[in-house]
Amino acid sequence: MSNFATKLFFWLSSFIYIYLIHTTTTTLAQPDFLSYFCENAANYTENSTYQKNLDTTLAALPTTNNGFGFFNLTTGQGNDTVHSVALCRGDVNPDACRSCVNDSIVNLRQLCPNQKEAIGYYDYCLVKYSNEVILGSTRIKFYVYLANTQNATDVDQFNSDLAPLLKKLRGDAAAGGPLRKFASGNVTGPVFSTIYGLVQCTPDLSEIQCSDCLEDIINRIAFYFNGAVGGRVLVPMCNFRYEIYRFVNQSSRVI
Ligand SMILES: *[C@@H]1O[C@H](CO)[C@@H](O)[C@H](O)[C@H]1NC(C)=O
Ligand SMILES: *[C@@H]1O[C@H](CO)[C@@H](O)[C@H](O)[C@H]1NC(C)=O
Ligand SMILES: *[C@@H]1O[C@H](CO)[C@@H](O)[C@H](O)[C@H]1NC(C)=O
Ligand SMILES: *[C@@H]1O[C@H](CO)[C@@H](O)[C@H](O)[C@H]1NC(C)=O
Ligand SMILES: *[C@@H]1O[C@H](CO)[C@@H](O)[C@H](O)[C@H]1NC(C)=O
Ligand SMILES: *[C@@H]1O[C@H](CO)[C@@H](O)[C@H](O)[C@H]1NC(C)=O
Ligand SMILES: *[C@@H]1O[C@H](CO)[C@@H](O)[C@H](O)[C@H]1NC(C)=O
Ligand SMILES: CC(=O)N[C@H]1CO[C@H](CO)[C@@H](O)[C@@H]1O
Repeated sequence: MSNFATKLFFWLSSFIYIYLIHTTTTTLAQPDFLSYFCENAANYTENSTYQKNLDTTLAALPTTNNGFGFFNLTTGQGNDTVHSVALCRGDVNPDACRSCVNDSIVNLRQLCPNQKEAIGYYDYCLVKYSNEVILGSTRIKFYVYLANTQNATDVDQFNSDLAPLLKKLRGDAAAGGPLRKFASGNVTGPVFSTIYGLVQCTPDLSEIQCSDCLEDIINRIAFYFNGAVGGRVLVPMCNFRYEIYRFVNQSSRVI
């Protein structure tokens, strides 16, 4: 290569390199969901009224915080009605909450480009939108299971320490009232360990609905990850998590 050609080559390759970095950061700006789901049974077409309603609804959803990390907005009429909700983990501060909801919306629209219904779960929040009513619904299409691969050495002892913690948190969260149904705590586990737990429902559920939802998913521990030292089950209207390390933000939200 001539000197000029070499320089041109390096100039071009650095340009391409920067360009690649740029596109990469643009498309991967949001971290991956823990889990997400696009409902393929109902699609909208490009530029339809449903799509326009979805655009408007999701643009405004982040402004509907009830003060405790729950967001809900429904717009449109008839078959073009769009329902949307978001729920932040009860210990997450408002800034982390808002950016989690924002990231979820951006991500879901990319991952589910023409689906009327979608849901995405992050550590700190979930976002769901649908053409079907969400508030008050207890219909569960699928469960997300996340388990620590490490098992307790004494599974029976571990379970007999974990069960009462989750039972207490379930009662506390269910009784939390119409704005916030969240509870977290800890209990001394086997061999001087501490088990930390949190449970949460969307606040539109009644006390009984919340308690039933949590009972259902907590009962799945025995079948899906009996003895694991950490686990979560996530559904749209309730979830729990337990670990043998501190994962709940101690300095919870002040509101
Ligand atoms: C909806 O769109 C997805 C792909 O985006 C496709 O796989 C699915 O079959 C569609 N569903 C219907 C009912 O057409
Ligand atoms: C949707 O609207 C955009 C902007 O008005 C336009 O560029 C695009 O071609 C439209 N797509 C369809 C399928 O009509
Ligand atoms: C709404 O959708 C249902 C089922 O797809 C259809 O039977 C009904 O005619 C639609 N209604 C309107 C007003 O478009
Ligand atoms: C946890 O609390 C601290 C102190 O209030 C705060 O700086 C931090 O952002 C919080 N983290 C989350 C995820 O809310
Ligand atoms: C934990 O226990 C499950 C069954 O209870 C087993 O399948 C798995 O291999 C165990 N994991 C480890 C790391 O021992
Ligand atoms: C366990 O929770 C209590 C409040 O119920 C708190 O005072 C204590 O610091 C927690 N223990 C640990 C080890 O985090
Ligand atoms: C959903 O939003 C409506 C309208 O802002 C509000 O009146 C209602 O209380 C909200 N529902 C819940 C469960 O927060
Ligand atoms: C729905 C929403 O609030 N979207 C915002 C998310 O954050 C990006 C970048 O900060 C904004 O451009 C979006 O408007």
